[in-house]
Amino acid sequence: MKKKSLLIVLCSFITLNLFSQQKQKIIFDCDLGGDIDDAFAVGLILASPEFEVLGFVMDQGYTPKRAEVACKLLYETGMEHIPVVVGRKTNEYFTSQFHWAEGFDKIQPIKKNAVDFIIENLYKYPDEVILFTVGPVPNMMDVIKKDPEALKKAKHIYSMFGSFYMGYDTGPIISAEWNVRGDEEAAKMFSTSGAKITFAGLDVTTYVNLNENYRDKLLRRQSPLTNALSGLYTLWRYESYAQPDPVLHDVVAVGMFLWPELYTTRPAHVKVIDGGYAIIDESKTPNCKIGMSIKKEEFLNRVMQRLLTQNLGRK
Ligand SMILES: [Ca+2]
Repeated sequence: MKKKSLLIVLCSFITLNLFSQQKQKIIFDCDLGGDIDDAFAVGLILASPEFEVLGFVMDQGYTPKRAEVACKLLYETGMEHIPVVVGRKTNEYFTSQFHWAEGFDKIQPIKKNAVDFIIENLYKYPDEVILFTVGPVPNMMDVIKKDPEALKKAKHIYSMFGSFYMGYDTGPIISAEWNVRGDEEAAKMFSTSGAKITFAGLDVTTYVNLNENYRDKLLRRQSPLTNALSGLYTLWRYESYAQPDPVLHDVVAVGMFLWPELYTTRPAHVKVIDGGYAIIDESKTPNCKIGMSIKKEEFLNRVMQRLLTQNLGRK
């Protein structure tokens, strides 16, 4: 091989190698401290070397209290370099998980508001950022109102959102899924924003629950991250709606990026109608993708492997 050709091959190899080592920038917009699945999703993200987290953004409800939980979780896992961002507070409903971080003040959320934080990062890194939304989406509505083009700058958006063929009762009757119903006006704006979105609806999330066998392993692992998750789970069980085996809705949305081979999706035109329903309009050109199936056992094995083999903590 001539010297010039060899140089080109070498440069290509180095470029490819550098590229493969580059981490995926993400913004994670959540209602941590509400249902328990947000905490497990944050845990999976922290335990996943693929990610560079630009920020954990608190959405909907008592957002300053959500931020306390996020700050303590990041502090105890030695990940406090990641910004916690407080979205617009929409109520002051105090959930049982807030006891876990009540009064925690060793680190604070950043001062910048969620809307400016999201818009600035999407423009700073156009087509580079994966945005996850795993709660009701008033922050997204606020972003769209301030700048209708901003969400289109995301590389992709994965959302736990909707119920297209299956509802909470795992039957063929769709439900008014919480992230749609929780702020219907915001859900309508978000679903028609023109951004590149894949929805993880109840169709792919509702069978994915963390049974006692898995929870027992997490409890016995005795690491800062798994102890935090076990503690938050114990408090969450005091919520009136809590069942012993939590459904990992939000974790499934994160898995859609990490392990797309475990999912099937299809293009669809989704719109939100009154009553908190996200429905498919088959007569229209697709405006998103929706999750259709998931290899549940393999998914859970991979999540557990990440959570059990991480060794995050304060140095
Ligand atoms: Ca959530």
